[in-house]
Amino acid sequence: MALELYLDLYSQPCRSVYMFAKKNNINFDFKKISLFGGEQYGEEFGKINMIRKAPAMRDGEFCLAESIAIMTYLAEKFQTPDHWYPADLQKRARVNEYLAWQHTAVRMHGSKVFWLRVLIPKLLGEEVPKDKMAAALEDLDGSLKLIEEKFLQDRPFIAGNEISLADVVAIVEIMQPVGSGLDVFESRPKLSAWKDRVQAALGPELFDEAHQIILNAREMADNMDINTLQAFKPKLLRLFL
Ligand SMILES: N[C@@H](CCC(=O)N[C@@H](CS)C(=O)NCC(=O)O)C(=O)O
Repeated sequence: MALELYLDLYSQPCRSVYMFAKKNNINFDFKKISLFGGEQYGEEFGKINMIRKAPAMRDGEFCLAESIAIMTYLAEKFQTPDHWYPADLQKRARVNEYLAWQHTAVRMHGSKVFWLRVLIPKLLGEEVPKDKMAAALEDLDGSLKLIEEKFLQDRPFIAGNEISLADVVAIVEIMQPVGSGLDVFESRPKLSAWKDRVQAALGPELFDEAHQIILNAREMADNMDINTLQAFKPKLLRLFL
């Protein structure tokens, strides 16, 4: 049975798994899971991942949740080039450091800005309060500064001269607020130059294909029947407002 990846490319960690697998020519069945459609709560998906989040993976009888666990599994199973997840102790530690940090920092902050700018106003029927938006943007700014000043410094990529899992995980999260129409690269030349390097290393076609859906998110939201999100409203407001 071919390796299966359960993905919805609206999701940042799904995009990182997708680009990593594609870039490394890893053969897989793309199992589309519609998160806005609530498919993560269905019986079938529950058998793959009882955490009920995407991405998820099935390799034969072996099921795995969590994007970073999935990518490190794939890196080791398919022995991808060393730069993705370096064997060198300190280089790997640099990658791990970023992967550990990002969940509650840029991931949380970028997601929040996306939801507050694109979907929460539709759910509420009005714009979100200005102070909430200002605080979310300030948090995102703080995370982006740390990426530039702590994680990149003067290196071309987070772990050194070559792209690693840390860069893939970083770029997908940074592209989420971009999908809300916020140009986070404007007036951040270091971040912008790094983004260009990551895009070139992944290949512009793959990068664009993976991000097309999030870059069209505002159009999707305008045409969406917002009732499909009503069931998730309490959870979304608790998370993001
Ligand atoms: N830590 C997890 C996060 C996975 C996650 O939060 N996925 C979101 C989409 S970005 C999801 O499936 N949400 C569906 C839900 O919460 O109902 C990972 O890196 O894989």
